[in-house]
Amino acid sequence: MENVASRRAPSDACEYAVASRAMAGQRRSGDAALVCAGGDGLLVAVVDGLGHGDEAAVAAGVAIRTLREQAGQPIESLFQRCHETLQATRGAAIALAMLDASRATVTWSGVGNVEGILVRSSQHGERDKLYLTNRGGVVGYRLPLVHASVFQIAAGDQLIFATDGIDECFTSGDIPHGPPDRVARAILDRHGKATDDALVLVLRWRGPGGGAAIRRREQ
Ligand SMILES: [Mn+2]
Repeated sequence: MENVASRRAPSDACEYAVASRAMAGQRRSGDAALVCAGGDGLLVAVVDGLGHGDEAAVAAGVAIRTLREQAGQPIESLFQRCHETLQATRGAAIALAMLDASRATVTWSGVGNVEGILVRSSQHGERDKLYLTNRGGVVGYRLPLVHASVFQIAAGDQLIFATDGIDECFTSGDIPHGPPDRVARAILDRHGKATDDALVLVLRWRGPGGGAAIRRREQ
C-alpha cells in the first residue's frame, strides 16, 4: 500500500515528505524515516531493516528509536549506538544527515545499501549533485569505520535519501523539482521496485530564514 505524506518539519528551516510502500504481500515495511531536532540542528535518517516483513520492521523500529533518543550526538556516535541496539535484530542499512542551520552545513554518512543525493539549487550551478559515499556493512552486525563528510548547503537545496527498494538509477537521471511530496511520489512511482520495501525521503532546505531566501531567488 503506497503512502505519500508531507510531514511536519521540526523547524522552519526545511520542509520534507516521505513516500513509501511495503513489498507486495507484506503488511509491514522494513523501511523507515526520521527527521527530528538534535543538537544545533536537524537529524535526518533513512533506515532499511535487512530483508523485509516483520523482522525487518522490528530492526527499523529499534534504529529509529535509538536515533530519536540520541539525536544530538555526532554521526559517528549515532552509528555506534545503533550498532549496539541492533545487535539483537537482523541489522539495518542506515543513511544519516545532520543539518546545521547556523553554519549552513550538512554532515552525512551511510552504511549499507542506501542512496543519498544532495541536489543543489541553481545558485550553485545548474542542478549540481553531490552523492553520499556509503561504506559496506550492516549496522548491528558488521559496522565499518564511519567517516562523515561535510558540505555547505543553501536555501533551495534538496536532500534525498532512498532505500534500495528504489532503483539507484534515480540519482543519475533528472531529479524532479518542486514540493517535496510531489518529488517523493514521482521518484517512488518511477523507480520503486516490486521486489522489496521502498522508501524515499525528500527534504528541501529553506535555511534559517524559512522560505524567504527561496522566494527572493525565485522572483
Ligand atoms: Mn531493502
